[in-house]
Parts: sequence; structure tokens; C-alpha cells
Amino acid sequence: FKKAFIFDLDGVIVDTAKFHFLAWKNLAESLEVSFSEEENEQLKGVSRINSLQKILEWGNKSISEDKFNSLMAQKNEEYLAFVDRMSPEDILPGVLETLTYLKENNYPIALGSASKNARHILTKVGLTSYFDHIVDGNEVSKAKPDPEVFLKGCELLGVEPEQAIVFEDSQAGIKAANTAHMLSVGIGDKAVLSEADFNFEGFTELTEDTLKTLTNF
Ligand code: B16
Ligand code: MG
Repeated sequence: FKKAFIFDLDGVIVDTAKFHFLAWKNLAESLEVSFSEEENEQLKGVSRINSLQKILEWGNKSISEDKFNSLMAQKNEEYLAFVDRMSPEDILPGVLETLTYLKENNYPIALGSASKNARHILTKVGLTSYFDHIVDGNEVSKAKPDPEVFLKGCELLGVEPEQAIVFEDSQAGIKAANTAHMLSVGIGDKAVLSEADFNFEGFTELTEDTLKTLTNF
């Protein structure tokens, strides 16, 4: 019974979550909407459009379509300025070891990210070649918590959802994996990702034995 792995990007492979936070916080403040870590948690894994919609909802703001589009562009520009400074050193601890082990053992691997910048980021950190397929924000019409991004990944990898093991740092992403009957593995705060089938603080906890346990589950 073959297993396949799907990795989220932001917050799982690289800590770009902190860059999204800074860029959204600036934007929210410019609109005089308060924005804390707690609100940010709800934006993780959520598409750019839906994130801005949420911020406007929280602040009870309504703006024109033009203003909406220019705010999205502004946020992305600010975010990309952080991304520009990224290098392989930004890969989170243990990720490279896990990817290497999975590749050596011939597991199919896909990326399942909501980000439209996913390919650019993978190039910056030099990880593109580890992925058999990349599904990102440019290829899906329904954002997480809808499972579309992960279902597309399975399709491309040629596996059933039940064969997929998903690494996610967001509540929306864990929901997406669970909805599609994939094994959901929360990376980060267990209290926040309590709906995940398994929880780990980070990839350094994912020893070969642990990975074997996941594939046998
Ligand atoms: P972009 P992931 C998600 O990526 C981020 O978690 C989320 O905070 C961001 O708004 C979303 O991508 C869209 O990203 O603005 O770059 O298209 O965690 O699904 O890899
Ligand atoms: Mg993420």
C-alpha cells in the first residue's frame, strides 16, 4: 500500500509565516484595523484574497474594488521584499533530512500550498527538485480549508487521498486534509492544531522511525 507525502510550504518548509504576518500587520494598521498574533493564526493557509476580506470584516471596513486590488498588490510587494532575501539557510530545521529520506525511499512528494509565490520561494531555497509535483495558489479555485489543493496533489501523484500524508502548520490546512480523509500531521503548536491526526513541534522530531510509523498508519 503505497504512501505519498504532501507538504504545505509557508510555516512548514520555510518560516515565511512571519513575513506574511509583518506585511498583513502593516496593511491592517494602515486601515486602522487591530491585528494580533491571534488574528494572524486565522490567516495562515488562507489565500491572499480571503485574507484581505477577513481583515476588512474584522475592521468593519468596506472599500472599492480598485482599492482592494491595490492593497493586495501592496501587501505582496512588501512580502516579496522579505522573500528576496531568502536562501537555503531559511529551510526550517529537519526539513532537508526528511525530504532526503523520503526521496531515497522513493516516496512520491508533492507541494500543496495556497501561495501564488510558492514556486519562487522553492527556487530561492533550492528545494524545487525534491518535488514530483507542485500545486500552488495559481492552480486552485477553492482555497483551504477546501481540500482542492491536496486532492490535485494526489491526482498528480497518482494516489488516493487515503494514501496521502499531509504536513501542515495551519488550522485551515489541517481541516482540508481531514475533510479529504488524508492523514493530517500538524507542524507547530499542538494546542492550535488540535484537529490533526499527529502533532510535531518541527521536523527535527520526525526521525526515520517516526516517518515509518506514519507510513504504516
Ligand atoms: P500568497 P501555505 C499560504 O501558504 C500562507 O500560509 C498564507 O498566509 C498566505 O496568505 C497564502 O499562502 C497566500 O500566499 O500571498 O503568497 O499567494 O501555508 O498554504 O503554503
Ligand atoms: Mg502554511
